[in-house]
Amino acid sequence: MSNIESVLNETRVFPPPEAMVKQANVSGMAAYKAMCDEAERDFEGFWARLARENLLWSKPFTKTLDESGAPFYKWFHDGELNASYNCLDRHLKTQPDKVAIIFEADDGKVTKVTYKELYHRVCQFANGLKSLGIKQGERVLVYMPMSIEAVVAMQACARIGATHSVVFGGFSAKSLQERIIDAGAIAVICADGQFRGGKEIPLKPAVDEALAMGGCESIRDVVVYKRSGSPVAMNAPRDKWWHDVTQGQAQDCEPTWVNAEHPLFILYTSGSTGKPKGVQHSTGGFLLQAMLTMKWVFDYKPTDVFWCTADVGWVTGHTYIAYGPLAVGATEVVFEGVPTYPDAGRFWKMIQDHKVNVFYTAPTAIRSLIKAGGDLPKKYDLSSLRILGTVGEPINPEAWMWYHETVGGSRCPIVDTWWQTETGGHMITPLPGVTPLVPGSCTLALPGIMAAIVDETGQDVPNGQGGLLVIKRPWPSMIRTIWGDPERYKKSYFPEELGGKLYLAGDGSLRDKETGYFRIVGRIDDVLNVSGHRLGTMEIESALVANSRLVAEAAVVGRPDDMTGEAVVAFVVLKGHRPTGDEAKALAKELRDWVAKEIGPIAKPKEIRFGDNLPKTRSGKIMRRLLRAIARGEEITQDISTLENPAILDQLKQTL
Ligand code: 7RM
Repeated sequence: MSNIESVLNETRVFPPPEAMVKQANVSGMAAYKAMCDEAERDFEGFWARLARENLLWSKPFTKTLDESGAPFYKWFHDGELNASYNCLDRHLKTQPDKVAIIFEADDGKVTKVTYKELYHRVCQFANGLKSLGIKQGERVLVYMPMSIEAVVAMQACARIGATHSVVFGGFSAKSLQERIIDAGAIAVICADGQFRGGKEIPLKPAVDEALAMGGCESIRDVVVYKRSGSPVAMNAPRDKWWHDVTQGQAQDCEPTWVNAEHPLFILYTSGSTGKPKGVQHSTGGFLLQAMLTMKWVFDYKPTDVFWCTADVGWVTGHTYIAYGPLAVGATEVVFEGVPTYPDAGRFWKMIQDHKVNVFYTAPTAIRSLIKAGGDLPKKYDLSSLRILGTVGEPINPEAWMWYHETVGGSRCPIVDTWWQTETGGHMITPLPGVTPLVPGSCTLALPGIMAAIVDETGQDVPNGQGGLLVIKRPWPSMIRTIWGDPERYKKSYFPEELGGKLYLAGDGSLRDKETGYFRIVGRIDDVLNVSGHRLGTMEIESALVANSRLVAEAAVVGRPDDMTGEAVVAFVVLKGHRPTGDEAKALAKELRDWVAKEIGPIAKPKEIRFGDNLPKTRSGKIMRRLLRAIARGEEITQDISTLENPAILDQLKQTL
């Protein structure tokens, strides 16, 4: 832990603007503290009150938290509800004609749907899914572009009690196949293709390829939404067009009431082994945190236009596109394209055009937009903005300052929201009308979220000292289990070494001595964060080694990168001789493309180096610390006396 220390010494403090405090849903530090105190005093009562005030229950719960099966916690579990009903039906009387989604396509075409229209589209598609025989509890894989239909697909699954598992459109056929098999999915909902940055990217062929790989016999139906119109193979009777499935279906669909613990979705995320983890979320607890954080952190107001730029394939797109904004009745922007097309002013133009009030994006996007056109925001009217947000990785203070000044006109609080796929919603974050901001800090935990820093034995460490970020009490939107692998859930998140009761986030962190503010230092496990995307080093290693024609052995490490946060560096031992020169360059390209095919382009190593061997101890363990130093171009100061083969270090230091 000694290497976890504050690398920053940030002293700038930005108190919330007076006008923001006055109108905020959580107004002032005293209001925040009062909620924290309530949660301390009466933990279950606090959550029960919020769950009753925010969610619509078809059958009210009588028990708030069941800890009898810890760490498999249950929340509100004798209550019944439906997530889609909570997002759509509840608005039908109060605001049927309010715009729910403003969709902007890659080419700039704008389509709007009202709450009533969205409700009908979800119901029609839900009826279509029912007509295919899809039943409560069955898993449906969603592989869709950013679109209204992606939201409709997820909401329709929720409506009939099917559990969706969304796979990011950038993942490969192989990743798709693995997830279909692991989830035991019975149907795939996809599109023919998608448009990003002026280019058409096919999706349906990857589904065909995945299903042809074998092991996917559980899939009965493939529903294809026609987005690009390019010809695709339709394999009858398995494949059906979305428009045929909805054709003639009724526009109302009685929601399937499910238990609060019913799995709303499974979302795969990287861990420290080669196999991605199917993070299983509940219905009631998940939706509660989605709603609360829309109100507390994004200070939701009925007149707001909200825009979260994440893809629905990531958890951020689940909580802050598909569910949270709809549950509170917001108008939200959904964007198909990329921030740099047709130019790096796209985000700013869209904020201007749609009069966006609350804007939520990733530090990596901010950094790339500074580089591509740091002055571009000044060309647009961004006066509608009132709150800015970030998520996915620590934000460097320079990028924070630019975001604050150039995008936010020095008037908008920035909520730097720390959370994870596993936490379901924001956990540690400033509140716009409460928290004095310090660039690069996610500040304080939300009421009811008992975050702390401990050492390797689970003991609290004093403020100012680095350690492991843990959550001491369960919370409603927490992961319920890893799909099909409860043992791994226990081991990964409630390790015995820490006493088995603390949720281990996997991040190193420290709290400021005076303010108690949290600062996230980075992952403590073999997980990299490339452009805010979680990638397991083991996953990339397995992908490389799966190329059995070429690769004998591979080790993957991360290295800091100005633009993407971290970059992937792979050290590879080939089956034949160690290549050099043009041959090495050609083979590196082949392997990078191979990884893109195995996992997806986001996992492509930025750099590959070849050696006759990897640095290993005499017991055969790869010395990753050494490889990290080499990848960073650092002088090797570690003791290499235990190294079996010191000579190969010189080989690995050479770049191609
Ligand atoms: C929402 C999401 C989770 C990991 C997490 C951290 C890192 C996320 C922040 C952050 C510093 C932040 N889910 N992380 N947000 N680090 N400050 N505000 O990103 O499952 O894909 O990743 O991302 O390491 O453990 S995720």
